[in-house]
Amino acid sequence: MSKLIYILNGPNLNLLGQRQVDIYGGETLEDITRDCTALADELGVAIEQFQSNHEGGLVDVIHQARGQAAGIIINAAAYTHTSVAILDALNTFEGPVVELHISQVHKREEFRHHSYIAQRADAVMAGFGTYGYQLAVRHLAKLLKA
Ligand code: CA2
Repeated sequence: MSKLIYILNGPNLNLLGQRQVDIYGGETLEDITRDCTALADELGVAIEQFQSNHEGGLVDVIHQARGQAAGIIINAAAYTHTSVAILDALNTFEGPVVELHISQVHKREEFRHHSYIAQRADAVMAGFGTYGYQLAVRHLAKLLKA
């Protein structure tokens, strides 16, 4: 069976492509998921995408990933900068974790420079736009097949 990668997206990312396109681009979450699914097929892995506007919802999905997923790509959005709960949940997951941000957070407001998730992440990506999701799938696929 294909190795499964969870792609987790946090608050407001359901609005991708509809607002703030200057920062986050014109692609919707559905576009990203479609492109990542096609790429995952090519690479011999599988993906599942989850989005929640709630901290606990993201924690629940990370718990679900235990025993189901081989790796996690997470854009926790604003919770990146605030959530010890999501960090604690990620610390219970044994596979590789990629932290992803569409924008280059280090060029933005200072409050976006700190990430709780970075303390657990095996790789951190920022500023690749929505194409970053495909790069992250490629990275995890290579890692998981090695
Ligand atoms: O650059 C990223 O991917 C962020 O994780 C996005 C978060 C932000 O709080 C982080 O600092 C960086 C915000 C996501 C908001 O998404 C929207 C999408 C479309 C329209 C409005 C908001």
